[in-house]
Amino acid sequence: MLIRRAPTFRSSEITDEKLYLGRRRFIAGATALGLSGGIVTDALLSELAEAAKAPQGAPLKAPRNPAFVHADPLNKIEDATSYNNFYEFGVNKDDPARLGGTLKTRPWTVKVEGLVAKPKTYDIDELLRFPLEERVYSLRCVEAWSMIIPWIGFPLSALLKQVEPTSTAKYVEFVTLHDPQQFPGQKPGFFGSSLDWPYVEGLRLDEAMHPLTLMTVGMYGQVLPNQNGAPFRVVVPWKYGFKSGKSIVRVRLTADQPKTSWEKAAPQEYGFYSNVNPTVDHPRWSQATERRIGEFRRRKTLMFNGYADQVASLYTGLDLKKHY
Ligand SMILES: Nc1nc2c(c(=O)[nH]1)N[C@H]1C(S)=C(S)[C@@H](COP(=O)(O)O)O[C@H]1N2
Ligand SMILES: [Mo]
Repeated sequence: MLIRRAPTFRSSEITDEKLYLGRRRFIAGATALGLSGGIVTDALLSELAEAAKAPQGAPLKAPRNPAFVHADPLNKIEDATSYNNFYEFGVNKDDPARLGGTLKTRPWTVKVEGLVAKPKTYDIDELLRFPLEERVYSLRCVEAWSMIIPWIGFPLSALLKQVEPTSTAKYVEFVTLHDPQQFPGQKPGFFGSSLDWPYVEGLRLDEAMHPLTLMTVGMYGQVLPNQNGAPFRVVVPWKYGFKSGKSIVRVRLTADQPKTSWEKAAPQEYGFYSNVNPTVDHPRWSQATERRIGEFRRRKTLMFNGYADQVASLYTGLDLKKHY
């Protein structure tokens, strides 16, 4: 029988994060250079420092949309590209940055299908020709940490308008690539999460059409790094981070509410809505506060992650304690 970990997020809150990242980067750098177990010299240290620099993705420029800025300073690109959740690569925060190289992002197609008048398979280069803009969003993980990230992308509504959802379409399902050759975490018997593959997430159609919902192809003026969900991921800033599925190959319009991977794994912990809500705790920890990566004091978590003015009206009459 397979030994499987509990279907939960792991917490690295226990280890001082700077030490943790520093140590993991050092080991990753040494391994990349084929030097693990070698003698540490000054020359080696400077080589490792080079190797540990932010990944130099291809530049991707897009004008910043002034309607989507944030009061808090941006996180460093090093934070956003080295402290990731992407269980297809493993459950540790540094696994996606370490192992992300096995994901091949070309050629890449995205099928947009289901209850639509004009289903279409898009090539990634066609998606990159949508009018791109930069938007600064907060990403709030259900593990109670957050980052402020400048994303580059276009509203999902622009894509959905092209395929013309039918009147029976009520939900949108997002499906991540399923390929154990590229994602070690999807290999049978991999000792990691107990998620069902492929990773599936979903939104109600009105949430999907909301102007904040961004299909994302870049960040920090670069093409999206693999660990952040290259080449195409969704970002839904008023919901916990796990709703923002990475490396998407299929967008499907449905009449029924999609069964998401996290709901299947632990329905009592992760609901379909997963709106950031400081007044509804996770059964095992509080959601009232969060730690901004790179800081040590805790901040108060804001209703809908600070986007209440824009999205609260989507949930009028919905019991947010019941529909967590
Ligand atoms: N396919 C896939 N998408 C995923 C995840 C994952 O494990 N697999 N993790 C989610 C979680 S829990 C978070 S917090 C965000 C993190 O995005 P980032 O690494 O770009 O900050 O990605 C989300 N999207
Ligand atoms: Mo998360």
